[in-house]
Amino acid sequence: MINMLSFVRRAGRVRDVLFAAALALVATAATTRAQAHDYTLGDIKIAHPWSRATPGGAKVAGGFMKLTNNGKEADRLIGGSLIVAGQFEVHETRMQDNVMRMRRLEKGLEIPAGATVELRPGSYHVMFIGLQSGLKEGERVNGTLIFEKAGKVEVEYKIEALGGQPAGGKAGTGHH
Ligand SMILES: [Cu+2]
Repeated sequence: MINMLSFVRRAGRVRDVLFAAALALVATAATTRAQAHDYTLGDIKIAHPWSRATPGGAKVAGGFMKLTNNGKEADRLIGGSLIVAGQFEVHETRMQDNVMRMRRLEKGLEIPAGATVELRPGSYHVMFIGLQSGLKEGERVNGTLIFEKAGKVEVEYKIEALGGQPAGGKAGTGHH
């Protein structure tokens, strides 16, 4: 009986080790893919879509990336999705009466011909609204982006650390 019990314990440990090894392999694969985290859709190049880990219970999060238009005509980012968000909006943040405010860009965000537009904290961004689950650092969450001319593309948003890449360090302090 005692021998059987110790065998089961040992087998359990072996299984745990195998499981850890499998996890390590998955992590390695994810790291390799992260190096080529950009997408091309017609004339539009989408570099490194990312978001930030959400503090407990947060229902909204911003999404960021660099958009380059290699075409001869302007295009617009008009929408998209994140699988865990109920709504997706294109936003801009600007100073108004010494306060950082954001507003929805009803007509989307223009990407002029030959230009790169950066969506980053404190500036243009996309907004994930009605999050059904928190975003955790290291995750990659599926979603889409929709352009007026180029159409729709599936992307993965890489979730970076809470407070990752702050907006110049002064955003939202409210100091006058
Ligand atoms: Cu916003």
